[in-house]
Amino acid sequence: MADTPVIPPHAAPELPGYAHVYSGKVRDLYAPRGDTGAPRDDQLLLVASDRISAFDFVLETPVPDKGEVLTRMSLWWFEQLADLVPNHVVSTDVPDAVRGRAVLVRRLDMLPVECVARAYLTGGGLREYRADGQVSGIALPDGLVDGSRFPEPIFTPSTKAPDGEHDEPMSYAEVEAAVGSDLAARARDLTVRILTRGGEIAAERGIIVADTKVEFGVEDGVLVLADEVLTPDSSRFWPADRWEPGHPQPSFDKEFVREWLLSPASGWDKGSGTPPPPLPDEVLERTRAKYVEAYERLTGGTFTPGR
Ligand code: PZK
Repeated sequence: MADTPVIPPHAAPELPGYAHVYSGKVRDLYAPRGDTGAPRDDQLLLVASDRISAFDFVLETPVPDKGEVLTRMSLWWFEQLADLVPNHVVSTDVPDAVRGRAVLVRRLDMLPVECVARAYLTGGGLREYRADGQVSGIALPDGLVDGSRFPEPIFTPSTKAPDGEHDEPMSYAEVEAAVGSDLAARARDLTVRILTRGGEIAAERGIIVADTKVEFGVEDGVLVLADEVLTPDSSRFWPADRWEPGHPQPSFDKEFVREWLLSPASGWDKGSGTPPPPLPDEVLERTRAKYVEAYERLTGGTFTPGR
């Protein structure tokens, strides 16, 4: 008998009228087809799946409604930030198969830089600080620990690595060399202002935004905010009432996933190189609830799937 092709669970769906362009770990990119059936070169369809990653693996179990919650959160943030920066959104009128979790956007010339701003010390920034007291070339006070708040948010750009590889820190001089000193300064200032504004709004709702990654395109010489913005996939969200510098902070969204995968109950060894096992229903449901909670706390609205 002929082999059945192996289709990964929750792969990018085929969408009539759209050409699949690319799939990242948890999102898929399409180009809408024009009248002739050829893919248009001026727009893209950004689809957020329900896939979730942990410990650098995409888990085989999707989290119900994750893609829709994160898409609606990004759209809400674009509105909150509209006086600061224009964005790439064209329409949320998309095929039924991806309704609520896809956005039609303008195709932009993207800066070849991951624009990261950090308000708190952790992760890669902590490793740099421990090595030489600096993060991204910025000297910082002595005595900071994992989870410390910086005196002010800092810009810590990185390279765009292909999926499966890790982004590498970029110096500010490297950003200037890549995009020119004018765009570099505007991207830096906007990235920090987005984190500052986002952090202020989230703090009022009990959520710390420790850091965030944004992507910009250029249109008529103007920087345009693209991709997703201030979601738990692009930012570290921490529950403010549990903030305690000196050790790694619990993640707002993935705490139950990580805790279960590292527990004896999962039977998984993080160091084994084997993929993690499927998540139990209880962990999935609690994780879905955390995404919904983040959305509802931030926006003050109610998340109802399918609107
Ligand atoms: C673009 N990505 C990342 C997002 C994926 C990959 N407005 C734009 N114009 C041109 N390119 C992009 C965007 C945006 N946003 C974004 N890669 C290219 C990405 C979603 C799913 F698979």
